[in-house]
Amino acid sequence: PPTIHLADYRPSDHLIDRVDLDIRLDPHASRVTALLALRPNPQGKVGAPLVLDGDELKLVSLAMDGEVLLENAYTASPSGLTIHRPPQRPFTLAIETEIDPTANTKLMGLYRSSGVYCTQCEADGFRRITYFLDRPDILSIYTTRIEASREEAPVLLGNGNPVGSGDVPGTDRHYAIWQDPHPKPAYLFAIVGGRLGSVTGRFTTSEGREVALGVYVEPGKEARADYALDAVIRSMKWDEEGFGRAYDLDVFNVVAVSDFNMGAMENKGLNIFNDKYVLASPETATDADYANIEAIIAHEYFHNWSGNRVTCRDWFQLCLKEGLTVFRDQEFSSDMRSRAVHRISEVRTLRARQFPEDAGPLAHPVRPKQYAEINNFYTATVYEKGAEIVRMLKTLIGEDAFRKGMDRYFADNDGTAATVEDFLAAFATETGRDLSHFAQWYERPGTPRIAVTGTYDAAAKTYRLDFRQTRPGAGADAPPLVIPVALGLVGEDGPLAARSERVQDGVFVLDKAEDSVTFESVASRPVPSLFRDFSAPVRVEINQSDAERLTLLRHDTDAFNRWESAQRVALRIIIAAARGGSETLDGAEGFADALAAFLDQEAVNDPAFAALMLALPSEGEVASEIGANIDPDAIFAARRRLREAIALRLRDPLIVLRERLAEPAGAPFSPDAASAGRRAFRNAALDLIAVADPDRGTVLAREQIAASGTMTDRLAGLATLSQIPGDAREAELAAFAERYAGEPLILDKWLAIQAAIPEDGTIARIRQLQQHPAFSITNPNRVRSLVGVFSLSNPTQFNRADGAGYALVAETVLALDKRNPQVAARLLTAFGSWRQMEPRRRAAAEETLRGIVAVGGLSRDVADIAGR
Ligand code: B3K
Ligand code: ZN
Repeated sequence: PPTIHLADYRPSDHLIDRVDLDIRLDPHASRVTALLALRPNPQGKVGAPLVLDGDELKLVSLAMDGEVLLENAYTASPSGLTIHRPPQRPFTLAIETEIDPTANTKLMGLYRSSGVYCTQCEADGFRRITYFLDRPDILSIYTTRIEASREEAPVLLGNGNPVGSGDVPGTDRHYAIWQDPHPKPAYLFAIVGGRLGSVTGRFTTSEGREVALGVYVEPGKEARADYALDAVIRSMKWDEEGFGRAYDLDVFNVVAVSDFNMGAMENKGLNIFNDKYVLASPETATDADYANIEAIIAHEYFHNWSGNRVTCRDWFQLCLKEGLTVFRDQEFSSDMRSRAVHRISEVRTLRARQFPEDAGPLAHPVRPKQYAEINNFYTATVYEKGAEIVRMLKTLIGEDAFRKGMDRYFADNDGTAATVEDFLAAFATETGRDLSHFAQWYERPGTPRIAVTGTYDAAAKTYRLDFRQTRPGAGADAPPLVIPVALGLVGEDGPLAARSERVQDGVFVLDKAEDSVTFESVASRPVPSLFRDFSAPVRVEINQSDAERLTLLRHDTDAFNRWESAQRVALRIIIAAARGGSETLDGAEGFADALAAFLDQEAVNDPAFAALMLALPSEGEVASEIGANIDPDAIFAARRRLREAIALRLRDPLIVLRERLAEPAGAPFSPDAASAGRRAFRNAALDLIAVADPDRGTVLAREQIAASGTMTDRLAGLATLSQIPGDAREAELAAFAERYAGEPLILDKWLAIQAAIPEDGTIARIRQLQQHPAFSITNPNRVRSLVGVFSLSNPTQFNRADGAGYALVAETVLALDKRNPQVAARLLTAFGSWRQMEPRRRAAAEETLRGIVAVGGLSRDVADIAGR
């Protein structure tokens, strides 16, 4: 497929100032009339033809300035419309197209989900609705008339504010007119039509605007929409307080649909969501679901400024809205919940998804330089590493300057399509600093490695840290990055006060390939606490003993590094055991003792944090740390042995703590962080108890499934049981399926638990589940829960040496590619770490990938990923 290069960007030759749409909804023949007010772009080429994008469109009629266009004046095909000699003055085009929303299985453009009409236009779906300059730097004012059968679609929603509605005389049809006063790119366009229930609310903005809020869901599920509505209100308030950003329309609507390619979409004033990220009740949703709903509602809402009011000039700038908005939603969630706990979960996600991506063939800069299919660039790198860059900027310039820079960014770029340079310019202007060196973070793929050595001079009472940065794959002449290192020193009995002129506000800035910091008046040999709060997305290489790390666990003031140091010890033990295959686990006892002491002192005060301390690094993290010649079975076995050692040591205290942290009988459910933290701890405890004593674990898990009123606890019981082969597991799985028949989102969890079972029978089980009524290849959530979870969360079975796991995923990718290339391509990214496998698995993966590439007629999406 042709490659698009950032270096080739040039402004459009034409602009579209206004778009008046008339959309008559029909299941198979929806009619769209687009009246476009065009003019030549003063920045464009004079006399250039007008080339409009299209995708699977059928042109019905075409008129310019009210006159039907002569056939030789234009060329039309399903994938484009060219006007050969457009006027050199403002003019209008009236374009009538016909589309079949029912046949639209790609879920891009206008489609139907369980009978509800909805749209998805980012990145390039608007061209599936009408011919258009479908690029983010074309900003237009939209008015949309939507018409539909009143029976089929009593609710009609659009972008902006509602300005009219009524019946179509002499028919069973009605219409609604929506007007959006804010210029926007086509990717933010949306409509919804259908039979929907809603919950409504109000919000008065800091500017005094009264906003009508609505969350629309499948009728009968209204009671599950309250939490999302509450999250909208909290997001609106937070963005005013934290960033001075007020909402700018009279209406804000969220609609939940059940067939959706990703999480949600920030269409102006009309956010459309995967129902998984809207619907919640204690009975149906886990604490993780509540947290995700809160975060994603916030994320999409925050886009109203970071993405919509200031949008992207081109898709290479995607991180400008996504990285920034992830940063903003992370800050929001940290304020709503425990900051330390949230930071740890952000880093876990980054390490689980972004680090491997950055270390394999799918690696790319946060701002890519080229792409074949933009929908394949909505990646962990653009989103999560993009957010880390914003966080580093804040660390470097400080909180006040950061806020001022953000204000300037919004003020200077409001109503425009901006670039990463525009973003950095706002902070450079505000602080008077040159950020061109920092900008390298956007340009270079790969996770930097920072090697650190510490030297203590007992006589001089100084402590020196030497830093060296490298990037895998980068040549010796590659410029070093600007890396904020938040750090401090810790002694045997607690934090040490120590000064260095290179450290300001606890941060040392490493901007050379090599540099060092010397601390004065250090009374005794310290343990350095480096990259506190994970101040940069790097890998740190430092020779620290378990004992030194456990000192940090005990005494560091930085919660992130307390957790991190325990993780490092666990990683060291697991990797040594996986490499040596030895029966002894060197250091496991000391580690378990340290955990026991930690629990004794802190589990009751901060159960959420304690739950994270109990979670060992995932198999994927261990693999990514080893980096080459991976044997997933050896990692699994080593990790399992450490888990057993810890479980045996902690079993008794965990049994006691689990009781102590139980919710008092009859206590009302709360999804808040404190209650969720207690549940998280109790369930982590249950899991370990079951490792130490499977019989006892089975009894406790079954009790919990039977007695609990929350989905979190029921599901945790089932997850624990899923690791213990036997009749109890099969009986509970069957009972769960029966209990929740007719609840697709809950059955997704049931599919996911089974997909993750690390046993040889899992592939056969999955093949059976693919025939189960709960599964459907047409619904992305079902596919992700079964096959997606298998590929990402079941490393031993996905990477089976006989290639059966690869074959299963490849089959699903190919079956899906014909219907929904975006979801198929996403599934295929599970192969992103194939080169790091040991030779036999590497060969099996390569054969599978070559098999995919050899298939004719692949979508651009899948061909791009498979090819890379
Ligand atoms: N902006 C959308 C993602 C669109 C993905 C297109 N393939 C959701 C978000 O990040 O907020
Ligand atoms: Zn986003």
